[in-house]
Amino acid sequence: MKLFVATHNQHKVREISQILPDFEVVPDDPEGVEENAPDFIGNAFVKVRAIAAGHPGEWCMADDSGLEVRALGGEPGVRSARYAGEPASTPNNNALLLRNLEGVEDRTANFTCAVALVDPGGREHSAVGRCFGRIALAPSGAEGFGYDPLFIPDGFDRSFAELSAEEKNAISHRGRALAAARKIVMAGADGQ
Ligand code: ITT
Repeated sequence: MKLFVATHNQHKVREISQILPDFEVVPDDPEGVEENAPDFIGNAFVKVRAIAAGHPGEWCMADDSGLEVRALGGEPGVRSARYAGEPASTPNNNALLLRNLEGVEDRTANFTCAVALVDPGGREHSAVGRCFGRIALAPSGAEGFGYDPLFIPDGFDRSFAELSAEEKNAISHRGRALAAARKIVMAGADGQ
């Protein structure tokens, strides 16, 4: 089944394709949208609505995600992509995060992934996944993207960037949100 995904982030496209191998994932850049909602799910709907009109009768999806650090009051949160300002820069974001956590003992954090779906009839659905862990003292690993070198999921002593794609996807916020999204799509597909 075709799934149009409103994103310009190739890393997300790769992970979504790995997590949903039986779907034909087709990226579509939601050009010019302002992700100005106060929460992940609001921004996911901003993105998916921007592409849905262009794909009538098809399933469309968007993923809005980010890192929430307890000692920083949930920051970077919805600002994860541009935490260190414009233009978005992963090295700058990661450096700023480490700086803001200097000397901080409680490094508890979680990733959240909110998925917004528009079904072929134009109805809207959503799913959320979270992954809990902690922020490392220094980056490690070369897999993944974004904050992965700094995030150590609970139950592991390696960062997301040191896990294989299969290991990350099995426990990640995106893996969990997409498992729920898959159920919504399959239920909808059965009912059509
Ligand atoms: P689109 O909006 O085009 O999908 P984006 O990268 O701007 O791409 P978001 O607005 O959802 O996406 O911001 C998500 C940011 O959160 C992303 O750029 C990373 O910095 C971080 N992030 C999300 N999921 C992540 C993951 O699995 N591993 C590491 N960092 C992640």
